[in-house]
This record gives sequence, structure tokens and C-alpha cells, in this order.
Amino acid sequence: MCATLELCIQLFILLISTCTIVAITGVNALSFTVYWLGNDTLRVSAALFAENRQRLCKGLKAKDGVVPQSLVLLQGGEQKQRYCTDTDLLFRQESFFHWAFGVTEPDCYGAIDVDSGKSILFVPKLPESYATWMGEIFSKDHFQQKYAVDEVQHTCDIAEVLSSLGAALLLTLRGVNTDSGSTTREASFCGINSFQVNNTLLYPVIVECRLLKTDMELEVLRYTNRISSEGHKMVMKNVKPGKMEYEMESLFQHYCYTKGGMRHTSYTCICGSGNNCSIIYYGHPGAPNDKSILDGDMCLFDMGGEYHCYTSDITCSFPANGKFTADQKAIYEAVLKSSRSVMAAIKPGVKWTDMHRLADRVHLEELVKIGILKGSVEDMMKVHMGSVFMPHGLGHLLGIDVHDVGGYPEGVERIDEPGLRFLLMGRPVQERMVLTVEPGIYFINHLLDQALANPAQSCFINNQVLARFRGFGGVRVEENIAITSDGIELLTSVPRTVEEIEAFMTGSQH
Ligand SMILES: *[C@@H]1O[C@H](CO)[C@@H](O)[C@H](O)[C@H]1NC(C)=O
Ligand SMILES: CC(=O)N[C@H]1CO[C@H](CO)[C@@H](O)[C@@H]1O
Repeated sequence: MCATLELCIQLFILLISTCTIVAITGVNALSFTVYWLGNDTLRVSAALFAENRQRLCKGLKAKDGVVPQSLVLLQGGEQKQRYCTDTDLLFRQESFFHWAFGVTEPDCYGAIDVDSGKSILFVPKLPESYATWMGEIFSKDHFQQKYAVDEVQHTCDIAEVLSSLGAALLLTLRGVNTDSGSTTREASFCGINSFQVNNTLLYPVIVECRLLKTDMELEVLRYTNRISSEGHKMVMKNVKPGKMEYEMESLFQHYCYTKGGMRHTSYTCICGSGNNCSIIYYGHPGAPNDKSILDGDMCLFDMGGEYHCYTSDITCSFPANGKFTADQKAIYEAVLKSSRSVMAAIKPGVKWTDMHRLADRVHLEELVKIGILKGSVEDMMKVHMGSVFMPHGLGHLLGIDVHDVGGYPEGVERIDEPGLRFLLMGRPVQERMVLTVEPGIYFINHLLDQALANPAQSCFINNQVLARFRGFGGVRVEENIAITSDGIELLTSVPRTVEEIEAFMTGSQH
């Protein structure tokens, strides 16, 4: 029942957007809108994906091994069901396919002729019964107009169409995602054995393209950040002791969907309060944001909405009752200082690993001032004290995937040190990268105990002061930035200083 209702809604929305496209065909600037959910939501142009395909062809032409009449072949995501049931899972397009075609429907393929840039979208030929249960079956022309591709064919004809094009080589996508360690699913179809296939050339080229965002992509990422920032602010206005953490998750999702047309969040919302703020990936099924928020708790809410597969990833930390205690203020300002120091230092050419180390250094300096640590920060850096308080990496690439591809190209290895080994990007910063900057200080009991048991580290710890912070949880300040020619553009816009947060939460500021 639920599934059917959801499907109806999905198809209804699809229908609305379709009608809109038909209605505005002929109006030049708007006729390329491929995605729009009405009201004040963003219109995404089909030109965004056409430009991506163009960039891909340009990159491939420069590669040895890409012979004349090579064709890129990407396979889109498949509609899947819950385990053995007939209940459809909420579909989300596969990211590489989305980057190149911007198609919302499942079970498609896309081909691009590298020489000419010609694009062919393959859509499933749906049985007549589809019209009974799922709605209108659209023609090939409909899809050709909707997605502004050169040609549309049915997936069942893919072998025939590709051979009639005289494809000399099919470039399929095989590569390992350096964040997950998982391998992409290579395009495959009945009859592929009669083609020459190379599955290694495409991956590094398309990853380099996805790494740097075009102006049109930046516009979508500005939008996802704006809506998600507003969602966070709405949550901050509504949080109070006595509410459940998941109520805040729900408010955020509601805001992003009603105001921003965001049906998906970019990842599972992390809505920690009290000591749960120290659990980096809190909110997962084993810890599903199910604590009651208490007076005196800090909150750490890490949430981001997603629009037409473009993500955002924002963290706000603040006191549940709207007023920082002295200790909360001290830790919060330590993290904010590292966030601001790092952002002031970022520009094209700087090493991301150096930015991680800079955040560690500021944290250690501030923890000395607070009295939790004592001694030389230089010496603390040598024994990786920073990772005791920030075990994760400083930040990661952001795009169609929340941990976007390209962090470690071939030849760039992870630095195998505490903290740094979890950094998801190891390359120098480049203009048009979009990144998160997310320093944090956490009081994680088992890491503190480990440090206290290690003479090389325990000598820097003032355990009496530290004891006061056990159970504090943690603070993270996460911003999304785009790299410009000489610095950064801050995409996120939420109250950040202690004064801003207190004024905002107590209602004297909007
Ligand atoms: C793909 O082409 C490149 C360059 O010609 C070659 O080095 C590589 O071995 C090929 N890979 C496969 C799987 O054929
Ligand atoms: C997963 C997890 O550790 N959750 C904790 C959140 O906080 C409450 C209250 O302190 C604990 O009872 C949970 O175990």
C-alpha cells in the first residue's frame, strides 16, 4: 500500500515536471530545463549534462588507446526491491550515469560517441501493463526532448544500434572508489561479447572531470547548500530540551523536501545530543537518533539535502537550550578557530594534508589554553595528539556523491598516520573543487583511555581538567566551500559564532 502510494507520488511529480517542459518548449532559455519541482525550486538545465559529456569527450580524445569511433557506454541504476518482496526501494540514479545524462528514470543506458560527441539514451521498452500500474508510457521522442540528447533508443536494441554506428571500441566504466574500496558496476548487455571493450581507460578520465565543477554544477551546489543551511536554521529555532533527536531529523527532512524539492538527503542524518555528539557516524540503524535531548546537552547535527543528485553536507553544533556554558563555549570556539584558520589558508596549490595538520595544530594550541593539555604543541604533533581529539579527516570532496570521487588518483597514496589515514582526499587543492571543511573536537572515552595508557601521549594530558569533559560529547563545525582562483567561496550560511548562535536561538535574530 505504502509502496503504491509512494510510486503514485513519484509519478505524479514526474508528470508535473513533464507537463512543465512541454508547456515551456519554444521559450529558448527555459526549454532546456530538465529538472524542476515547481514553486521556488531550482531549474536545472539539460545543458549542464551536455557540457559534462563534452568535457568527457575532450578528456578522452587526449588519451592513448582511444581509437577513432570509440563509444563511451554507461549503465544507469536499476530499480531494486526490498529483499525478496515486490516493494520498490526509493530509486536514486547511479552517480556517473547521472553526471553524464541527468536522467531520473531507472534501468537506462547512455552512449556517447567520443569523436562527434553525439549522445544516445537507451530507455527500457515498457510492457503495456506498465500503463495500468505505473502510468503513461512515454515515447522515444518524449525522452529525446526531455533530456536534450541526440537520439533515444530502447535498451533491447542496444547491440543492434551500437553496431550500426560502427563502434570500433566500447569504453566501459571499471574503477575502484577510493573512499569505499568498492568497484563500479561495468555496463553490460546481451551481445556485448561481439564488441571490442576497454574497461580501464574511461574511469580515470571521468573521475578527473567530476573532480572539477562547472559553473552550472556550482549553481546547483549553491542551491543544495542554501536550502540545507535554511533547514539547519529552522531546526535550531525549534530545538529544545525534552524533544527527541529524531524529531530534529524529521524537521530537517521536511524543510528540505517542502521548500527545496529534496526527496533525498545526501546521507543518513546525524542528530547527536549530549555524549552522542562524540559518535562520528551517529544516526545509523544501531544508533538511530533516538535519545531525548536534555537541558545542558550540546547538539551536533550533521545533515545535508540532495537535489537532482547533487549533495550538501553541513554540521551545526550548539547548546540545546540556546546558551553556551563556559566549557561549551571554550571547546566550540577552539573548533571555530581551526575552521576559520583553515579556510583562510585554503587556495589553489595548498596540500589538503597540510590543512588537516593545521586544524590539528590549532586544536592542540586551544586545548592547552583550556588546560586539558600541557607542554609543547610541536612535540604533541610528533606523537599525533591531534587524532586523539579529531580521529577523522578534515574534509572531503563533495558533488554528486557526498564523498565525491577523485580523492586519491593513481599514484597518490594515503599517509598512514593516525587521523590522516582517514583523510578522503590526498591531493593539492585546485580551483573548482568543492570540499567540506569539518574540524571537530570530541571526547571519546576509549581514545582518551588509550592516550592516557600511552606514556608518549599521557605526559601532555592534564587528567584532572580532562575528567571534567568526559561525557561532554563533541563539537564539529562543517562548512562546504568551492575553491576559487585565489581562495574560497563559502557555500554554507548558518549562524557560526557563539554570539550569532545565542542571538539566533533566543529569537532576537532571524
Ligand atoms: C585499454 O587500453 C589501454 C591503452 O591502449 C591499455 O593499456 C589497456 O590494457 C586496455 N585495457 C583493456 C582491459 O583492454
Ligand atoms: C549509540 C550510543 O552510544 N547511544 C547513546 C546515546 O546516549 C544515550 C544517553 O547517554 C546512551 O544511552 C546511548 O547508548
